[in-house]
Amino acid sequence: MNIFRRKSVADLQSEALTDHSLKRVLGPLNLILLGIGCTIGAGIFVLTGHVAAATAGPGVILSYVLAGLASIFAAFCYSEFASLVPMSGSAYTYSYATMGELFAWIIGWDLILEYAVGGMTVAIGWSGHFNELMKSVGIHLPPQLTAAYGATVTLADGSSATAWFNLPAVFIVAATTTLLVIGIKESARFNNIIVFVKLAVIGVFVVGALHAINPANWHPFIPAAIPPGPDHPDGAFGWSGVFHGAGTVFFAYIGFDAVSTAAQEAKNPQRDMPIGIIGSLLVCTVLYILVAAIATGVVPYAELGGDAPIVYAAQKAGMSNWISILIDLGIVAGLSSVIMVLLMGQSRVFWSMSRDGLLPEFINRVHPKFKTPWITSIITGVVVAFFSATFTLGEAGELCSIGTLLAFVIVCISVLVLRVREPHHIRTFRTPAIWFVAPAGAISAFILMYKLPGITWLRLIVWFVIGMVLYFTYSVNHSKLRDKTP
Ligand code: ALA
Repeated sequence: MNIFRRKSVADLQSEALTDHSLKRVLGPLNLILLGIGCTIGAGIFVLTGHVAAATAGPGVILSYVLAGLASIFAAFCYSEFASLVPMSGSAYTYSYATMGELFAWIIGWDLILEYAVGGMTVAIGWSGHFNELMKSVGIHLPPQLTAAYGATVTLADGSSATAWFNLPAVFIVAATTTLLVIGIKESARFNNIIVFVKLAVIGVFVVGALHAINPANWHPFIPAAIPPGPDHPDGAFGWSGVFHGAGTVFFAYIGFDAVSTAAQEAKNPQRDMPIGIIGSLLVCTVLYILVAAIATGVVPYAELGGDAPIVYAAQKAGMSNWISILIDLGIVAGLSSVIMVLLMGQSRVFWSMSRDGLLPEFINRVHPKFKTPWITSIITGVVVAFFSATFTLGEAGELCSIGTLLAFVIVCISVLVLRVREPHHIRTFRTPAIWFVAPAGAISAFILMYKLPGITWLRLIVWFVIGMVLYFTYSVNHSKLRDKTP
């Protein structure tokens, strides 16, 4: 049993170039928009305010810079890999080529935390925003159908009741899954429209609120540190708050790497993967810093802790009520593309794993007409819908962040390992200053992981124990490499 058997880069490259089971329709602009579609979501619209109010003050701007730096290092490493081995499995496949099967399995298993748990988190967030939007136009959904099973909800007459399940969350997961099954072109088209709406909403906020900035709100830029106490169990503010905030707002950056899971659906992946990955990240970083700066400039940071801080800042900047509704609408639309691209990433990773034999083979069928991995898309959709309907938001976001950060650490290390071990491959994109960028990417991602709470680490460990049991009871014996290795 050789658990460190590797797939060769040459084999993967010929597989990537000769395999036409998925439709190759995505060009560079579509890929950038896919990255933006998956990245801009709940993070910027909600977490910015929470981190400003409770953790970092106006220093949240620096938190965005720090998390953006960690992401850009990883984006370079992802780009080198995605152009060298343009496969849907993304980090899972890259590890298969460098660290061997066991690590590949660990990363594939870990990516479930990024894509499926991420999709579930955003679906629950979507449901909350959707509800608010419905209320603002006078439509009241039965409260029992808008929250996780067992959660307490308030009825119209003011009395309390226990919720059954979160229907809007199920609806959005079902709708995006249907699109993913129907076709990658259709999904990309939907994504393009949504990205346009999201960017328009951010544009309206930036232009409409700029005049209301009061520089006094940025002083002190980093509020004095508060030691741990009953109100702030982890302490708050000061430089430590800025770093802690970076770990939290990192969630806002999750998604640009999902571009790499569309490698087998890109027309010219060698050239366009780096454009999609780095391009979308740069656009998002600039917008995030701008929005964080304006929100904290318009409103004293302590007031930004509510459910919809950007809408609050827009109102405080004097924008009329309909602009708030427009922003809310933009958030609802925006989150739907995040869910769709995360689910797309998950189904592509499952698809790649089952093609390698590590998951049951029947799930890797491609739909004869739509040319999409429809079985993995539906399985992903059903599982995510179930959990979104029955779980509360809780710490799911942090679990998603720790999973993504771990993938970043491994991708940054792997890219360096492959440069040293197999320097001869022609790399159409080379990570600049790799001896600095790759270690810096791995270390910065690890520091952000380190800043996440102990309970999140514990969940990560439990998740891996389950993964190990599955690997050693099923995958290791079904791997396609089983017969090829001595
Ligand atoms: N980055 C995505 C968001 O902020 C996951 O919603």
